[in-house]
Amino acid sequence: MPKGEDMKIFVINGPNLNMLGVREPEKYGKKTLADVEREVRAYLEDRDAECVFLQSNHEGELVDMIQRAYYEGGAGIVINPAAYTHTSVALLDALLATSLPTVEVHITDPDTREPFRRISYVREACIATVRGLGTDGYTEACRILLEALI
Ligand code: DHK
Repeated sequence: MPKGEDMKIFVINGPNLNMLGVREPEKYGKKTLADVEREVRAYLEDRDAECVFLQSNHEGELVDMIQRAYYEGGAGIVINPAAYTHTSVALLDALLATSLPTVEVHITDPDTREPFRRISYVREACIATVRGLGTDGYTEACRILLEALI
């Protein structure tokens, strides 16, 4: 990181998270992704970190975002890969390729839901997993990441 610049944290969101607030609110809550972005951005900026907040419904675009974090000098990643958590070797490989400290976050606790949600491919590349805290889990994931970085 060049001297005098804030640490850049990439917060990357997978498929259907653009529908937060509308999508199964009994599970995912009533806040929109824009609400979550505002909270996370404020949390990071209060701690002198810059927030790059991204979302895509497409696996390859998520790979590009992870690589972008590396090429644009990101200090670390918070990622909610959503459904790709349970299927994507490509996202795992992208995270391993960057070697950036990464925290996995889930709004629900996938381990207490359907059996197919119990596998996380990306977990192997993450320093921690936050789950089941609702959308507050994003700031908790940022807290863990900043603690690891400082
Ligand atoms: C979000 C999703 O979209 C699901 O596919 C995951 C995760 C759980 C979450 O809790 O944030 O299984």
